[in-house]
Amino acid sequence: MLKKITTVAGVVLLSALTACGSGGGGGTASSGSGTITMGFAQVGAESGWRTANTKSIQDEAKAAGIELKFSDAQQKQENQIKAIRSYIQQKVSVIAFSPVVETGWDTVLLEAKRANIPVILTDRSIDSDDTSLYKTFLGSDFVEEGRRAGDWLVANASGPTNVVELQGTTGAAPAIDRKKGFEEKIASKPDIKVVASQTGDFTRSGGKQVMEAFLKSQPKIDVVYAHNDDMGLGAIEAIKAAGKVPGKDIKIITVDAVKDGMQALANGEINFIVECNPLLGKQLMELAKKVVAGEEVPNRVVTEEGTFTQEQAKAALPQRQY
Ligand code: GYE
Repeated sequence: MLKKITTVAGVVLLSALTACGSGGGGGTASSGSGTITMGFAQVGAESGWRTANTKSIQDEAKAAGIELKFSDAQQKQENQIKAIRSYIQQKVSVIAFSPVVETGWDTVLLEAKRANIPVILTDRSIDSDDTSLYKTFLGSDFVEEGRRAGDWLVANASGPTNVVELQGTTGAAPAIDRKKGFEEKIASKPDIKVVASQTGDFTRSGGKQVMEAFLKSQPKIDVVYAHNDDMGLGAIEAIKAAGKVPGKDIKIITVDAVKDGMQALANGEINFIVECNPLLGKQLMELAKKVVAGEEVPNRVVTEEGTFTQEQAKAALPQRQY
């Protein structure tokens, strides 16, 4: 074992030894080979954003020489909990996950803590009073994203405006926060009313289905606010099927700015997109290395992002990575 360890870089050697020492004799998957092992419990494959996020994590783990154990929870919390428990059992060096919903994590994260396995939250955060359950949270400011969507509508709406909202997964941080930030901003203009709001689970089919129902039940819809591009793209299909013109008869605001969304924006079918960057892999691997080495990391790392109008989407599309 020692012979093997002497061949690896000093910083990793240090972390492997630390892991051995603090692991109470059990060690971690990093002891022995010196390689950092990350157990990653992904939400699912519900959207274009998620696909880009998964690819970024897989590519950057490889580039960083981190051995990745990856699982897809199909948007179910119970599956994520199972995956985390199995990573604890496998004694990985670090667990990272994107919690499908905000609550209900304390028990399993306490198990990880007791096993001395550091946890990094990425993309979505949890709602818990015990901040010692994770080392850091890397991701966007979803309330701010909602505010940016609301700001655009306040600046662009004229006269009474009926909004229907396609919410993300019920209980998920981005669904809760994007709703909150948007409401905060439109409150300044009483003419703007959210007349219906329902979850489309962040999927294209969910957005289409809910929009079909809204089109039947609501006599006047001026604007769709979709918590992600995919639901907005589903809504476009429903609007067209109802004989209306998306982007004109009914304006659409979404969040994410993935390729398909940006294309629809450039084509005039979406009116405004708030960016949410899925390329978190590189920063995640950097944080993982530090955490495993026992180094201090900030408890919150916010990703930088902007917004896009139709003209800006046309200009940005050729260089878009996702
Ligand atoms: O906006 C949506 C995805 O958590 C930020 O999840 C992420 C969201 C993203 O399904 O498209």
